[in-house]
Amino acid sequence: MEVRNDWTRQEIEEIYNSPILDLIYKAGTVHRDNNDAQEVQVCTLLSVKTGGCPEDCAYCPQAARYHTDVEVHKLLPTEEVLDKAKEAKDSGSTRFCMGAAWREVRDNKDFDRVLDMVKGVNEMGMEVCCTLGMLTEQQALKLKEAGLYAYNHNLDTSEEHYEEIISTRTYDDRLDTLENVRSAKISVCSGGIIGLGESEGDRIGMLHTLSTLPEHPESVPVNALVPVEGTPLEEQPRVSVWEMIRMIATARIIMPMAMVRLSAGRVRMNMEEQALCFMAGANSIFAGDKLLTTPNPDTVEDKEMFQTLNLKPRQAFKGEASVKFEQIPGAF
Ligand code: SAM
Ligand code: DTB
Ligand code: SF4
Repeated sequence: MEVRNDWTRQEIEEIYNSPILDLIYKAGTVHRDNNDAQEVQVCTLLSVKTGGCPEDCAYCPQAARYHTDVEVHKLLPTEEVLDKAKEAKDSGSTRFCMGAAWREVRDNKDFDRVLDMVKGVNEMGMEVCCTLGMLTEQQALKLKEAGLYAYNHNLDTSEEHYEEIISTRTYDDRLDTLENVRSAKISVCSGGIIGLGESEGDRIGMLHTLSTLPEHPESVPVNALVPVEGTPLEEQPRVSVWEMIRMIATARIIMPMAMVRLSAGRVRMNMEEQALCFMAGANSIFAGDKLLTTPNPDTVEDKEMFQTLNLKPRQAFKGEASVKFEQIPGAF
């Protein structure tokens, strides 16, 4: 299938607003034409530096200015991080994503330690991902040299809605970081959140920006807001599962080769709802009892879901020309 980077807003709007069952069917067809629909990537997140962030992202429990229950923690010891990565690998994850509550990466000892962590996880044969805030091109190159496979930096919402959510950096800052990641030949992971009080037009706008980047992100996380007490968005109403499905299905149709990740919000979805998301083209999840600071479904429940829905975990480095590492038999 031809991968297009010239989608118009109107085309995306038509897809997004098509009757839901048609949309699921169409997205499921695109998914099957381009990917193995039984295969789902299992990723594990770890917050390596938690809380105390200077930014004002209205959804985020880690922003220092909001009073949430998140405990501030300095950068974890490298050994502890590598132990967690090993645990994740043993339980069947093939991608390990380390998150830091930083506005941006600084060239200091903590960054050197993150580079060591990246090296260590890469040597274990997992796809290593980081999400550390804004990056310069030089910093992206250093991460690449250390063995970084992917970098997560979300657009979060549309350009128009962005300033309602974050004032401490701009949409263009976000796009610059994505460009720096791309030019260091690191796999790009970028998506957003629904349930921030945005309009459907904003959701379509975000999908339009992602799908008209010079190259589509290799992975597109779709998060439902996890409203956290103490943040400005604590009272936001829950998004319906149909909205999540519309986002996933539209992302699948316009970015057929991307991994579409059913990310935050799974804890409030039952197996049937998640099955519809997989039907609509989601092919990646975060596993493990915690996302960064908020709960995620039990590993045992997820393993049962994989069995019931006949899903199989995707091997590490499958997007590469050759699969370099063997799959460790996990219980997934
Ligand atoms: N500080 C870095 C940054 O902002 O890029 C990395 C960590 S940040 C927590 C990573 C992403 O998590 C955010 O861009 C946002 O999309 C997502 N996120 C944070 N809090 C969330 C929440 N309450 N619900 C859903 N997604 C959330
Ligand atoms: C993404 O899109 N979702 C993940 C990951 N990328 C870093 C983070 C979700 C965070 C949810 C709130 C929390 O646990 O703190
Ligand atoms: Fe900081 Fe990232 Fe949270 Fe924004 S999303 S407050 S940058 S940790």
